[in-house]
Amino acid sequence: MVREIKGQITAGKGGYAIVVSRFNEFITSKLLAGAIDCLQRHGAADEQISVVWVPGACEITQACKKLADSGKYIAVLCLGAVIRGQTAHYDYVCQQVVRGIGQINYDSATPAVFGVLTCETLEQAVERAGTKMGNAGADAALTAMEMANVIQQISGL
Ligand code: INI
Repeated sequence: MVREIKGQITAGKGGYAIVVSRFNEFITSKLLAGAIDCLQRHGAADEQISVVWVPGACEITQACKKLADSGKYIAVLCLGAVIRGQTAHYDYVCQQVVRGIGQINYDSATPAVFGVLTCETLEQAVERAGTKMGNAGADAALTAMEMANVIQQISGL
């Protein structure tokens, strides 16, 4: 008999931390609302959800690492919006946040979910913040619940 682990998408027990950046807040606030709504629809109580605001996407990683290392949360969601401008700044910000969150997933027992929009245009960001293409914050919440559950099952093997 093959043993198969599949994560359940329910909030379960334990805390969820959400790190959200203020830069492009008119987008990131929509991602935050989507993430909280999704967690609550899957059974999370208010007391299970903590929100940490940081200035921009570059600062997400440091807060995420602290939260992941604290052992107080079963998953950390990282929400932000990087939108291309006239300079190469966009590329550096994207590189930093992608690498940083990836590294936390290697180093930590707590899943860190990448819910940072990296968009060429404002329109693309709007489409992913609760309009045509869904809500990337809600998607991050689904991933956080599934990964928290998978990690809990693997830990119990
Ligand atoms: N931060 C973002 O979250 N999104 C962006 O689009 C962005 N751009 O394009 O500049 C951005 N820059 C700020 C950066 O994340 C830091 O907060 C800042 O450099 C201070 O460290």
